[in-house]
Amino acid sequence: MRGKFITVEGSEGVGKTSNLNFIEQILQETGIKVVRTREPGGTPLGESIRELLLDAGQDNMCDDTELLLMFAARAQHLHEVILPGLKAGKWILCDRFTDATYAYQGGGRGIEMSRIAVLEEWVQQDLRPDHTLLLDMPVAEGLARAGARSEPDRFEQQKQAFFERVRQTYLQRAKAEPQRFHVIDASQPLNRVQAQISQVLDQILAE
Ligand code: Z5A
Repeated sequence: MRGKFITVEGSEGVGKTSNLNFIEQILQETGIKVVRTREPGGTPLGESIRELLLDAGQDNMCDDTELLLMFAARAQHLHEVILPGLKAGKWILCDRFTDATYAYQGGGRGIEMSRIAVLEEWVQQDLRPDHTLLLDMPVAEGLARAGARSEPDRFEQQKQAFFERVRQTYLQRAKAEPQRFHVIDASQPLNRVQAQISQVLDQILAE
């Protein structure tokens, strides 16, 4: 039986890393074989592309190059990790996927959504995540949390308005696909965020 494809999304500082650890642990405790992975990246080639994409020194990279590199890394990730994993019955737990492309390259950079949709069809065909947990919180609060980290990468250098567009795009997508998206209030203390996530996982595990 095909495994499930679960993605976790959100803007800057929403706590994806902390909560992915929690989700992975819960799934493993129920005996599910989980492959934890991330985008951009997830394969040796994809991780090299990630380095280029995040490199603050690549300040001349045009928006189309950024978009195509995201999908180049994704094509390799699908081929090497996601599709074989699902086929083998494993659950794929992925830190960001194509919703991030709509949010960052579409909402943030302003690339037409229809152009992203063409690449999505081409690279993924009919594969879409089964469930997406969207960690949501006000942008200013997320930036304050993330600000505690070291050197900003090429995305983290963007201004607040960019991340407002990212957040709004995520929320619009969640509204359009309420069966797939689970919006989590990530502004709460970690134990309350995890209580919301546990409820969602209970629903998914009961399917
Ligand atoms: N990107 C793109 O543009 N297009 C695409 O298609 C894809 C990606 C796939 C790298 O992603 C960049 O790629 C990303 C979008 C772009 N750029 N940005 N921004 P990434 O996912 O690797 O990068 P990230 O967004 O910086 O993720 P992260 O490292 O997982 O950060 P986080 O969500 O902020 O999580 P965190 O490190 O767990 O939490 C941040 C801090 O908050 C940390 O100190 C925690 O201890 C704290 N925290 C967490 N939860 C709480 C609560 N509840 N209360 C208080 N404090 C908390």
